[in-house]
Order: sequence, then C-alpha cells, then structure tokens
Amino acid sequence: MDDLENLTKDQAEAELARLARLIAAANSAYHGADAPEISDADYDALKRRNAAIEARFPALKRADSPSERVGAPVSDGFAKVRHARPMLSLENAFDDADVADFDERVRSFLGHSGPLSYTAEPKIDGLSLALRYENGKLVQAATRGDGEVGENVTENARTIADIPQTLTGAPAVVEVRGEVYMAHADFAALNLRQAAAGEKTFANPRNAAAGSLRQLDAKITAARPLRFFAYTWGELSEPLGATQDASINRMKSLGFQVNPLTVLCHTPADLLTHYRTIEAQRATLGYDIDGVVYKVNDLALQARLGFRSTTPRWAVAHKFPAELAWTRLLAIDIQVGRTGALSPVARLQPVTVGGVVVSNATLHNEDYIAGRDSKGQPIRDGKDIRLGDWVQVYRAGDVIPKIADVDLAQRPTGATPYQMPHICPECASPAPRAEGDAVRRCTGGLICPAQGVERLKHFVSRGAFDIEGLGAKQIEMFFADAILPIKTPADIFTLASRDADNPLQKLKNREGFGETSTAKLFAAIEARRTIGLDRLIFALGIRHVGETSASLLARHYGTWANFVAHATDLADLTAIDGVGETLAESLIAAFTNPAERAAIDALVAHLTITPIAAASNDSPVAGKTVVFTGTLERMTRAEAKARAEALGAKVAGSVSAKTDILIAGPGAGSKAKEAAKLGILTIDEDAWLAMIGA
Ligand code: JCF
Repeated sequence: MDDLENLTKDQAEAELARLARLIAAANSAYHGADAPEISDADYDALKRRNAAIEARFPALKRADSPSERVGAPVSDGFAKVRHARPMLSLENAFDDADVADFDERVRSFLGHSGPLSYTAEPKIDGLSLALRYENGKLVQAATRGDGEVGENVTENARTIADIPQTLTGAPAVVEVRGEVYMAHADFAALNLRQAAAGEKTFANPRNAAAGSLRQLDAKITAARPLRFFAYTWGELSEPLGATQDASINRMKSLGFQVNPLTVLCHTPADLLTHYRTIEAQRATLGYDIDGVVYKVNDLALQARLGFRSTTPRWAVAHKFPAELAWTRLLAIDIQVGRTGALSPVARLQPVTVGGVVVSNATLHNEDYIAGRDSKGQPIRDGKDIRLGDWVQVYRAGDVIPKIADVDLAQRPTGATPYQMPHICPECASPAPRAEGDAVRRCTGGLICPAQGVERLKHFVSRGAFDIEGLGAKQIEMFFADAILPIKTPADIFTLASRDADNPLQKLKNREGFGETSTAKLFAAIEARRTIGLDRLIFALGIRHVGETSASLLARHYGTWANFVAHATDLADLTAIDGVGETLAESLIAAFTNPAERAAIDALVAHLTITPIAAASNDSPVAGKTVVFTGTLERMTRAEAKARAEALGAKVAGSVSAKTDILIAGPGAGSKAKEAAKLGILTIDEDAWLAMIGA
C-alpha cells in the first residue's frame, strides 16, 4: 500500500470508485447465487485499502462507501439441515460367508426359523439425497452430511429431471431417499466439455455427481446431467407399503426412478444368484455400482430389528471385489497416530486403480509387512513386502488402498526384510510392542509432537468439537506456529484472547486469514464452549473410546462431574453393559496420568458441558437400569436388549444395588436371588412388555 502516500486527489477519487465496485461485486458473488470469486484475504485487503484512502481524503468518501456497509453476513455455502431421521450407512459383506452370517444374525435376533424374504438391488455409487415432500410439493432436498445434519441443496435438486417437483396421491409428509449419480456417457461428455472450456475435469462419475450437486449456483447444477434412483425413505406420515418391495413400487408409481434390477429373493442362495446376475451386467449398466444391497422385505420385521449406532440390522451391502493394479513400492514411511501407534505407509509409484490414482497404501503393522495376520497365519501366502518390490494394490470403495500381493520374481537383488523402527521417528521415545498389541506404540504421550497434533485433529473432528474453520490443515499450522500456538485443546479456547493481547502480528493480518475469516473462526470456537458430554468424552481421544462408547458413558453418567468421579473406578465402569475391561483400563490410564489429567482439567475450565438426557424421556423405563435373566419367550435376548435401550434404559449384565428392574423369565437363578436380597423390583416378561407398552 506504499503507493498511497503519492496518490493525488483525482487518483484517490478514481481508486475509491474502483474499490466500491470491486467490493460490491465480491459481496454479491458471496451472497448471491455465484461462488465467491476472491479469497477472504484479498477481500479484506480491498477493504483495508479503501479505509486507508478514506482516512487520507475524508472529503472523498462516497455515499455508497463500502466502509459504511455493516460486515455482511458470511455464508458458509449451504445452510445446514437436521434430518428428521438420521441417514445411516450400511454394513458391508465381502463374500458369500458374510451373506450367510447376515441371514443368520437376522434370524437369531428375531428368533425366526421359517421362510424369510429379502430384496436385492444394485448399490449405486453416487451420493445419497433425502427429498422431503409436504402435501405433494418438494420442500427440501438435503445431502447426507454426517448422517444427522446435511446440506440444504433444494434449489439444485429441483434441476434434476429424475426428481419430481410434485407428487399426486402421496401421504402428506413423504421423505424419499436415494442416490444421485451420473451415467458413464454423461460423465465422459461432461469431462470433454470441461476440458474444452479449460475447467477442471473429474476423476470419476461419483466425484462429478458430488461436485455438480454441491454447486452454490443452481444454474451450474442444472447444466450437469445428474440422475436419481429412489431406494428408501425417511419420515412418512403414512407407510408407503407393508414391505420393502411394495414401498419401492409405490415410489415408482409416485414418479420416481427405481432400479430395474431390484428383485425379491426368498433364500440366501437366491441373494447370491442375483448378486452374480448383477455382477455380470456391471460393465454394461452404464453407471457405476459397487455391490448389491440386501434388505429384509417385511417392514414389521425391519422395525423389530432396528438399528445399531450407525447401521440398520436389517440390511447389508454385499460389495464387489476390489479393483487391482501392479506398481512399485518406493518407500515405507512411519506415521505416528493419536494413540501413539506407529503405522507403516507404503509410498507407491502412482498407478490408476478403478479410475482413481493411488500413490499410498496402508501397511497396517509389522506382521502385515512380514506376511502374517494377527493370529500368526500367513497372508499373501506368507510373502513379505520389501522396499523396491513390485506390489499389487487393491481399492475397495472408499477404503484406503491395500497391498494384495507381491511379485517375488521382480524383487530387487539385495532387498532385505523390512525392519520396523523401535523408537518413535517423531520424538525418539521408545516404541515397544505390548503383549497382544499388533502395533508398536510411541511412549512419548503428550511430549510426542505427532501424538499432540493428531489428538488435536481428532479433537476438532466431526463427531468431536467440529469447529468450523479449524480442520486438520489449520491445526497443523497452529501447532507449528510460534506466535499463536495451539499445543493442547485448552489452547483453542484462549486463541482469541491471546491474539487480542498480542501487540505484534494479529491473526487477521496474516496471509490466508484476514478480518472476515478470523472473526468467523473466533465465533466458531466461541460457539463450541458449550458442548455435549458425549462429544467431549469422544473428543478427548482416549484409546478405545469411540463415538459409541463415549455416548454410552455420557448417557450412563449424565454429567461431567459424575463421569469424572467414576472414570477411575474399574468396578463401576465395567458394570456398564457395553463397557469392557480394555476400555475401562484405558480410561483409567488417561485419568490417572498427571499430565493427561492436567490437560483435561485445563480444557474443561473453559467449557460449559451440557448433560445428556436419557434417550427417550417419555418412556417409563428411561434412565432405569434393567437386567434380563432366565429365558425370554416373546423375543430373543438381543431384541429385548435393543428395545430397552431404544427406550432409554440401560441394560446391565449383572444385578447390583444400582439395578432398578430385573426381568426374570423361566429358569432364572442366582440373579433373581440376588435381586430379592437387594429388594429390587422383579417382574416377568409379560409385565415388562406391558410396562414398555409393547
Ligand atoms: O445404492 C443403494 N441401492 C442403497 C444405498 C440402498 C440403500 O437402502 C442404502 C444405501 C446406502 C445407505 N441405505 C443406506 C442406509
């Protein structure tokens, strides 16, 4: 801005006019239908230049001066929408035995031995979309997002020809769900057009579909050849049918495209036959599929089967075998994870596998490299992997590529077996391999920079604090930063005040930040000072404490104070159904380690932690601890437990003073005696079913 000193009055006037125009255009690009055209940093630079010129020539300030505009609200792209019912994922089956297991699990859960029908349909490789219709009108289209909250892409969805704008004869509320995809021919033509226009081309039809649907400008989506198959539903004011196939037929008669290869099967063998039929047609279908989805046909049975935390018990995705390619192993790098695990990563000569360029593959651990699995059994026929080897890479769906095979005939002469380092490559602490552990672990804990940064990345990740504008990239930057470092979770919550107190370089003046994005970042952090107990427990990144167990612990203990009071109590922790010794010991290790504990306490001092209410508050058993014993006659133990949990009860495995209700069937023994001794309410299965209104 050094030219400012020499600016004449006329030049200043012209410059203010130019800046007003540029800033107005940037504002409308940001808030209108167009994608932003300049970066936050450039935008802030324009505003600063405008303000500096106005300060020198106050008389020239324009009536439409950009400095008079209140900082326009910042759009984050699409608005977020909470799904009325979560959008789940599917469990995978990789071979015929997994399919037999699925059928077996369904039958055992239901205690069902008679005939059981399933639908089978191709699994479309696109992106899921939920379409909500109210009184026959399309009112909302939302992407899956994290399954709970997606993005509102209604205007874009309206441009897709396969998606009806209105429905006739539909229930008052219908949410149709399915897959947006792009056909092969349309994808090829789109890439040709993109290349001719000097625009970016897409790696595969799925990326093209995702990129096209998630355009801020619906006009761009409209010009992209997207299609849609309906295959399931969310909220409904009335059922579409009594079975999966009837519901699909109903969606078809409402005007949706449903996949023509959807069939009803009566045995697991039928499922496999249809799988082979679809597999044989895969190359000529004209769109990408990555497997076949099987679903229990009877919706009453689906309802009884219900859901695990993120997948229905009544469906499975039988995946096609992965695609393969041969390439050279150039190097093995060691990555140190959040829990200190040393993970070897293969750096490969880039190779295309199923339309995607692969240059890295996971090598899991030293046994895997040596050609053994966790039980000491040979993998790849016992062939080990050495530097310079010619290796076969495979890619299944979105999973990280792996190495399927090694060509020993092409092994470089003099290649030696790979040696895993015994010290952490990041902090030089010893990295021993504990009995029963597949990996070596760095013992540096919080002193290891790699563990520190990985823990922070986990801390800000989606199921944890999920801080907008503070992702993995920004964490790496702040972790290494000398002026405004983030080394521990607590540092995140002092970022704004440390920046305010810093007389030297403010964050907003840095390359890549600027006024707008800094204010946004601080606001996003501020918003997360209030956090749910489940997210907090998950965010701590304690080994073995995933999202499901964090939520279990949060529901069990209710408040942070109560959780902390019991987090080092092995007996109390392991009395929770679903909490095993491994998890409990890992929690205890974290909470009894002085440095870890200090870091947790320092963090919590900045937070307001919201307690977790029991899952369902209008149920008479919400928050109650129940124990089942003896034989259940009306449903299996698995179903009884899943039902009780869905109503907000905790199901324990043994009777203690904390038990509220014992449900005792025929043959009940020691548990019933123990309950009688403790004066615990004991009822039979019928009384239990009456109590839960079943
Ligand atoms: O592509 C499909 N046919 C398909 C994908 C069908 C489903 O019912 C799905 C799915 C992905 C996730 N259901 C879920 C929950």
